[in-house]
Amino acid sequence: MSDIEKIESETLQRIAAAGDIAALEDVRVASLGKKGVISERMKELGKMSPEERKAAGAALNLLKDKIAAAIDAKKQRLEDAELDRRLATEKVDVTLPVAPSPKGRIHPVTQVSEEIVAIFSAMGFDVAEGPDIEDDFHNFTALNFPPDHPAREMHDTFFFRPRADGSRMLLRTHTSPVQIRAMMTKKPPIRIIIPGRTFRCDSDQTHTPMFHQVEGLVIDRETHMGHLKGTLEAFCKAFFEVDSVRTRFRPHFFPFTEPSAEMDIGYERVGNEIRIGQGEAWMEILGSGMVHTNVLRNCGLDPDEYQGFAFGMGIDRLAMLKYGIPDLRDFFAADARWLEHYGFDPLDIPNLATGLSR
Ligand code: 2NM
Repeated sequence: MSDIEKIESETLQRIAAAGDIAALEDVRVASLGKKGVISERMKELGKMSPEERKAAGAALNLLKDKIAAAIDAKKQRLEDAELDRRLATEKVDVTLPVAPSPKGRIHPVTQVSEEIVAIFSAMGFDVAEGPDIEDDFHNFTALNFPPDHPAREMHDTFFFRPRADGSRMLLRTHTSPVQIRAMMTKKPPIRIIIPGRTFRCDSDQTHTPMFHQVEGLVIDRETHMGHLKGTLEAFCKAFFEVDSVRTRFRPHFFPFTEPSAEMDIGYERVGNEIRIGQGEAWMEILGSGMVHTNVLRNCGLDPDEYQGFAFGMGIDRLAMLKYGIPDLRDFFAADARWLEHYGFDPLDIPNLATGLSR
């Protein structure tokens, strides 16, 4: 066996024996490296006669290419084997339950809004929405606010600049215009709730110029105060997550309902904590009433054929109450630390089956 053949067979054996990338690299350095056997042989070419050099040089170059190709092929095999090993061991079991630690929190207003939607959805209500920018008809006139009546001022309305015809658009002061649109376009029975932003020019410890409301509307052939009361009492039990809630209805006035009533719930203050469902104190939590016959007529419904009830409540206030949040203004301060503390897990979507708030 010639010298060259000997180097070739030995090196190929060592390549075959290399068990990992590091061992293979050692073989490469020992053969092709600056001080490797093949490089050493190359250096000897200088001492040879031109004839000898030609033959030996060609043989060495051939050897070098063979070895390099053998190393590349082996490297590829080792990498494939390593990938196969990882694919076999690093399995992801997609059937395992999620143990998430998501970034970001759900704002209490969103949480409470979704809780309310979950409760009324289970009772068969649909969610309806409408524009923030409204006209006078949908926000006031259709709702039986007489022209130039103080009730309009009561709402501290944000108006836009008047148009050429003198009419002016406004930021809706309640979500009721959405109910008007529903009554004008849908055939009863209607069962909807409307969560959304509302706007009034008012700002102090307990009022912000933008706030959130949920209003509800039921229109059917024989709807009465008993339905109103039963619905709202069932809502309160579900919302406050207590078995017994004491409620009381007090007569009130709204232009759009007759009769109208505010609903109070019984509570008790223990230290800084407010306990709903026990105690002697009363707290107002929502307004309600039977939809005024004028409102029904304004929407093209015959009051002799259809009646209905409606109600409205402030989401921000309910969130403060349920989750013990002391200052309303913090709701809109965009403070990430506040949200981290008072916010909710994005993957705990409120639903009645697992409990509204966990
Ligand atoms: C409230 C209280 C009482 C109400 C009435 C209507 C409509 F469009 F049907 F006339 N929508 N919302 C209503 C009734 C709202 O909020 C405190």
